[in-house]
Amino acid sequence: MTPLDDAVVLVRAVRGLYDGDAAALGVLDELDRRLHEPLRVAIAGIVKAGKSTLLNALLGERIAPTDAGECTRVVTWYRYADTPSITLHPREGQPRRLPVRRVHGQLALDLAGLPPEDIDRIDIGWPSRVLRSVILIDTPGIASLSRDVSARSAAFLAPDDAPSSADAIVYLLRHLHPSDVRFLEAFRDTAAGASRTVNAVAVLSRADEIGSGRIDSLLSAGKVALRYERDGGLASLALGVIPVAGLLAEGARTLREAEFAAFRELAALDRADREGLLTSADRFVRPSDVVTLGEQERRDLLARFGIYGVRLATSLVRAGATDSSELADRLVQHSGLQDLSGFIQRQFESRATTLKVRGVLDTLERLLRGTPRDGSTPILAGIERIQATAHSLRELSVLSQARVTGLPLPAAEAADAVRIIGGDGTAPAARLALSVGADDAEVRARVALELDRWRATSQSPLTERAAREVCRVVIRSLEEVASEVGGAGGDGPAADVVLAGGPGDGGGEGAHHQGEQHQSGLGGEDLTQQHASVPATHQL
Ligand SMILES: Nc1nc2c(ncn2[C@@H]2O[C@H](COP(=O)(O)OP(=O)(O)OP(=O)(O)O)[C@@H](O)[C@H]2O)c(=O)[nH]1
Ligand SMILES: [Mg+2]
Repeated sequence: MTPLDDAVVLVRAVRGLYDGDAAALGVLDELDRRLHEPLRVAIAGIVKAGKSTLLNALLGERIAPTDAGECTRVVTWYRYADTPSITLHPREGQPRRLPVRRVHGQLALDLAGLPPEDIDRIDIGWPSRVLRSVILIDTPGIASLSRDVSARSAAFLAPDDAPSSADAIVYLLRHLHPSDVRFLEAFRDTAAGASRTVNAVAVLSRADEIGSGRIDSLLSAGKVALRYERDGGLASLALGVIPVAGLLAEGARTLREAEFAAFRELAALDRADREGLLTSADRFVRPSDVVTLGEQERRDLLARFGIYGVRLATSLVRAGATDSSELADRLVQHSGLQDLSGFIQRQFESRATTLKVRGVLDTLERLLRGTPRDGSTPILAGIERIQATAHSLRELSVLSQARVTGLPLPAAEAADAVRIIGGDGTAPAARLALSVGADDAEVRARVALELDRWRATSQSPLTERAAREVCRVVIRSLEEVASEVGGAGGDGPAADVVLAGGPGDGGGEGAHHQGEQHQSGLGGEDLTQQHASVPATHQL
């Protein structure tokens, strides 16, 4: 049994204890659903950080309302459905279906006359391939003028009395502000113990504005991101800081033929005319007779791409992008979106089961301790056993330890340990620092070498107990890689025993890595492939 199966069994067992308790059964239904759903990734950050724009960029469609009024103050879930649907969940009373209407492409989310504070969430079902492997959650801007709005996001992402409903978080920041750090600390503290900080990534958003829209803006943004990552107090709170120009990415992934034609016209101008027009955003929309594009068309281009995007698209057409699809691909490459989606895929989606199980076990434990029932004790013991023996959870715990306090190993060995337990991703090549195309024989050879080395360290009388425990986790990760490629060293999948007493240390975890590798809708390559379908879906 995998930890996922174990968690499903536990949730069922707990149901038996809360017969007749509607509130508890509601929580348990929700947990059961969560275990069977894709990973929940929340997009959070200060007001107007570009959250909804980035969500659209990840989806490759302009669905989420941006620059919006009331609806931007409600937590909104985007999950896969065969046909579009919008369901509003009031805090009190039955959920209501709302009509699916689009205005200028984006969904018109009216709140059925309810004030935002009376709404728990809006659920959007959408036939997007990306949503098959991840649920995206758009959250209201925190640190906003309205303390209520902030409070709603905080209550959802970092509640005081329950674990977060999100499995992972993409946190957008523009300039590192103390409220950003406070928020990330609160989110970290919700994920008690096991996976602190391994489920948060920061995005330096609206990255094009950091260099004032100059063509090298993303380079400047990259430097700032690196500084925040190293010195900004973020290191222990987020796995990294990735600069992304979300508006450019959204525009690129929904690029229209008319827009490509406009960029071609700009690219064909005389150098002096072109440079004159592109001097600044103000200048770009002033009356001009050097182009056939009217003022409104230029204003629209600016709203869709920003001055950075307009400059970049023009120069990419000059450099040889010959059609809209090629231009779109190149713009996406420059936006940083692929870095982010690749990161989400490697770090979050590849650990989807682990992150979900961790969240579900946290909630179960709270329920059992907060409202104890006869029969709670063996179930609590079962939870502890999964937490202690499920290897993927132990990996998360050690990764977290590495970020927060450091590992009890010399620096070079600690870095290798972090990599082997999945700090750079859970694929065998990433764990072993091999090239992506490495074949099974190379993987087996490297695993054998590493196993010798880590077993020797673990057995050395000079190795302290705390370091030996880290070694054991590293060795177990290597054994699981070995079992994936059919090599010696792994004892292969074995059953986890949930309620009837678990296996001893290290020996009996299921090989869940295989179970966790699944096709992602957010992987870097998919972004460009998906572009082909953009014009069609965009008509919806
Ligand atoms: N230049 C630039 N503008 C951006 C970028 N991302 C978003 N914007 C603009 O910033 C404004 C706010 O964007 P939204 O996506 O609505 O931001 P949000 O964080 O969802 O806002 P709230 O939900 O109201 O907190 C819009 O005018 C966007 O066009 C970006 O990468 N670059
Ligand atoms: Mg928004």
